[in-house]
Amino acid sequence: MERHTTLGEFIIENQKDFPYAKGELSALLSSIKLAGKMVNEKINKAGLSQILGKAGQENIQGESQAKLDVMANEIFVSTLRNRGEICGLASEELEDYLVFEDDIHKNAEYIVLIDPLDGSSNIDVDITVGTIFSIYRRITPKGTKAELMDFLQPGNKQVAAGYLIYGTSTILVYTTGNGVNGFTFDPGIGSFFLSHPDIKFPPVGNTYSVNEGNYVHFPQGIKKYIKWVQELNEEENRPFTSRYTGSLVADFHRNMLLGGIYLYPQGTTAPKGKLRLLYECNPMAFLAEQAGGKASDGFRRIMELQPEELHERAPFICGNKEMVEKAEEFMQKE
Ligand code: AHM
Ligand code: MG
Repeated sequence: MERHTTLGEFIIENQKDFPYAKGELSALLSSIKLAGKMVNEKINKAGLSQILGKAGQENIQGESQAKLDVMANEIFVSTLRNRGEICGLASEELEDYLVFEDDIHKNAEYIVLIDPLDGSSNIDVDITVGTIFSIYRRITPKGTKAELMDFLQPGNKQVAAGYLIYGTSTILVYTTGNGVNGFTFDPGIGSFFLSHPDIKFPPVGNTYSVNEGNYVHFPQGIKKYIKWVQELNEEENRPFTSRYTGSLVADFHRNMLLGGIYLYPQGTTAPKGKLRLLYECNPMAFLAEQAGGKASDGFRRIMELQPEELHERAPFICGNKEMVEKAEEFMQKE
């Protein structure tokens, strides 16, 4: 009989990959799973329960928050806080990081960075959205207050990262640095089951995802790259297909499964692009690399960028390795 591994079983089975594992990371991943189920439940009912629309406030980036943004943030914060596995949390929706200091957090070793609901412009129109998370071990000693330096670590220090994609199915995809695995939620049973083991980008991709409406603002290298992907070259499968949803999680997920490249470059109006290094670029970069892909700002490996502030942005080019390298070539020529 076919064996259906649940996410819970998989997390426990793979705990042994960590020589230092004391079960805390596993417990933390289980808490993210639990919060993900709660957010999923809200999203599925959003149209019925008057939680679509704007919350009437702005987040730290000056973007208006949707009610579900606020709700997803509250669910993740309270679930992760109540279970005691982390000593701090930073969220795209909160101005400052949170420090947890109750007795249950005394020995907590980890901090979490989260984009509770990514692609929120798509919520009200029933298009896929996601949650992105990134986990680091704290730098400051256990038992002390978490500090900014615990949050401003480069992506290559991530212990785990992943996302939930609330699409035609809800899937949780994560890595702990030992490959990427995806688990599809069965709402009838209430469990996630391993459906996408050891995900790798296919060797060749021919999809590109970029907001071409910003074309005039892009750097010369990106403009030339976009023209190149649109040129006819049968041997190289060009022109590529364009697919862009406005939800990073959806575009990344499709590109990872089918092959493709996602670009959110810097523009004249946004000198470092739009995406946030800590909540969006780093976790996706970790997943991409673990799936055999690559993530770059056009010149440097995303995961080597030293963050200077919590809500810092970075230009982001991510996908099949060869595709990203081609885009870098165009950037570096200019
Ligand atoms: P958000 O976190 O406020 O939802 O913004 C991030 C989103 C990404 O998911 C998406 O790829 C991008 O912003 C779309 O931006 P644009 O509408 O400028 O193309
Ligand atoms: Mg986002």
